[in-house]
Amino acid sequence: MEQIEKIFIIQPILDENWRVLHSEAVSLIESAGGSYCGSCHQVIKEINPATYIGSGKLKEIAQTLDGLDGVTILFNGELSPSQTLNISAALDNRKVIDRTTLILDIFALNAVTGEGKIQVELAQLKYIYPRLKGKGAALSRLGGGIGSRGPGETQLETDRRHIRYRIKYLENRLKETATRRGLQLGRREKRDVKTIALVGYTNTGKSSLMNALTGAGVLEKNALFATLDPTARRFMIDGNEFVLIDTVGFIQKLPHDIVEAFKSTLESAVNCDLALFIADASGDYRMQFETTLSTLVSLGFNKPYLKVLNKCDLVEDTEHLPTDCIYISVKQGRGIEELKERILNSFADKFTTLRLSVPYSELGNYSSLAYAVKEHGRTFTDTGLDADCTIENKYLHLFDKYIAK
Ligand SMILES: Nc1nc2c(ncn2[C@@H]2O[C@H](COP(=O)(O)OP(=O)(O)OP(=O)(O)O)[C@@H](O)[C@H]2O)c(=O)[nH]1
Ligand SMILES: [Mg+2]
Repeated sequence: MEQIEKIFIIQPILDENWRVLHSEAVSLIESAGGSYCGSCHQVIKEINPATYIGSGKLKEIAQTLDGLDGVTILFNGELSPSQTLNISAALDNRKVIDRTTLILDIFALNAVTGEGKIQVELAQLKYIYPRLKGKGAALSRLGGGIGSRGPGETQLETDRRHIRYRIKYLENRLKETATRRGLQLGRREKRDVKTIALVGYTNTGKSSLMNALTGAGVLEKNALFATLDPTARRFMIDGNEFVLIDTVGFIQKLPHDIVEAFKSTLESAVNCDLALFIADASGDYRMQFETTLSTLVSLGFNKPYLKVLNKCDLVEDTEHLPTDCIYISVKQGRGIEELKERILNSFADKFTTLRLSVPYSELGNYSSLAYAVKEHGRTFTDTGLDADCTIENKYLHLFDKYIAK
């Protein structure tokens, strides 16, 4: 069996957010299949261009790690290729990866579908390419293990000329898939089912909520970036049909190349009719909401959304929680009914519920309008069909002559 890679964190302190970044790094390590074996931190007043942190600190770390074999260094920030090489040289040529490389590695592990794999490989290659210039081949020295894995566990390409061709090829493949999906989306719009997107910070329970609402049976896991591919499922609230979409989660400082590569996947969330922003009530939910909103806005998101705090079972009292959120616990099944109600309410002003009376002679015409009606019940009378239904306001005029006076 492959040995579990031990990882030591170097945490630069740039602002008070560092503690969250540090604990996230521990989760990232575990999600990549490594094991966290210690850390050190340093307040950074000025970034050392050669090694990012100070050289004295590096000597100290070298001593701490002296005699420990096979420990990989995670620098919890972004490094230039030469900084990576210099830190490695100062630490007995140990393997050094940065936060972006680690996140890309987790994505590579978790990509399941063809499209997911293309997106991840593209993001990885785009991150590596400019880093392989000249002799700064920090990546080709990684050897193996975390940071060098490609989707499907293939070793990442490190030849610049190959990478250039491969990037072009992957970009074209992705365009084709995006076009196909665009066609599917178009079909859904024609049927006019409203879409609701589950978006939010990673590991907050989006997939768990998807399963609770739709019984989809998608993967829920205590790991970061468990979901990469979007899933869409139909579900009903009080006789109204919706499509719920589960998507990839976000994290602060999500590598730009990832956001770029996942643009086409995230489009389904960006183009939804309503988004549910999910955050963890027991975590730094403000930062989580902000990260989610800013990432989506950078992709052109401007849809209405509801803020949902999940995992309320983990907080003792909900009094200190912001009042503009819906509190739920998927685990305990709490708050789900209220959430459904709030979803319906956000569409309420767009729909009218009423009774239609359709003469027998008009049944043909009425059934051609089926895409615009949601029937809750129907009875046949001497003269025709009486139907109780919900109609989106923009279609009401089509039914004028059937509306019971
Ligand atoms: N305590 C508690 N845990 C929960 C709750 N809902 C989900 N979880 C757990 O949180 C972890 C993450 O759940 P997921 O549904 O996979 O989260 P996600 O947001 O889809 O995560 P990614 O796809 O990785 O971004 C799992 O271990 C769930 O069992 C909840 O209400 N309370
Ligand atoms: Mg998920």
